[in-house]
Amino acid sequence: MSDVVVHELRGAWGLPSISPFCLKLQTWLRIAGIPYSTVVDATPFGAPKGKLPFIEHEGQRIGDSGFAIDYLSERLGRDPDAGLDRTSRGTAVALRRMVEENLYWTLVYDRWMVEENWCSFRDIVLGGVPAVVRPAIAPIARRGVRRQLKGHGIGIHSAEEIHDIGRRDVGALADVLGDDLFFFGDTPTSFDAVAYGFLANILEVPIVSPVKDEGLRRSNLPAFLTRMRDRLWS
Ligand SMILES: N[C@@H](CCC(=O)N[C@@H](CS)C(=O)NCC(=O)O)C(=O)O
Repeated sequence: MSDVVVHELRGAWGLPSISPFCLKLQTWLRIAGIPYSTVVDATPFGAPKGKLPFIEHEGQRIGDSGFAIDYLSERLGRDPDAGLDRTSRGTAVALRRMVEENLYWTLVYDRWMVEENWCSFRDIVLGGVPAVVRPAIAPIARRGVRRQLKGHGIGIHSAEEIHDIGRRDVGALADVLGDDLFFFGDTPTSFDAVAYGFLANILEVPIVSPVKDEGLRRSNLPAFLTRMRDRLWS
């Protein structure tokens, strides 16, 4: 098997990456049993789609965690979801969209827009940029993220409304997981990689948020994170 290289945003707070999409992709590779190495990129500007993660494999560069997973799954013949029935596959797609296209933006809001969090987060997210230029770049990057939040739609809401949206998504994940070990049974599937990448980046980071509080209140979610870490990251 030729080498898979994952380009990602740096780790912090005890997590391998501060990007939920990068952590998701690495977790999926571990579930699928595919060896890989990582390269930390200071910014996403050099990525094929301008976002991290992307992978390099056999001379190809593939942007987007989902497309990278589809490519590797087909190219290397690994499918952690092979045992799922039709309903579970459909549910997994719907849950993934909820987490990646909705819950994700509440995380972005908390990190970039909540003053208390931004004060510490800016030095982490811009940690790969030379310290002398950081004060000039930080407000420009923040303006860009504010535009993204508005463009997505979540950025037009009040803080209270955004947190309410995030709390409901986290609550839905806790309800779906229930007393099960993983989201679709006794062994991790692709959606567990999504859930781990995002929930670890919400519940296990020093970012203040009612969404995090809700996740910690639902005790099956912290237990799920511990289970995933013990199984895949120890
Ligand atoms: N759909 C993409 C989303 C990746 C993504 O949003 N990555 C963020 C970091 S968590 C990024 O690079 N953002 C830079 C930007 O939007 O300028 C995937 O699944 O990989």
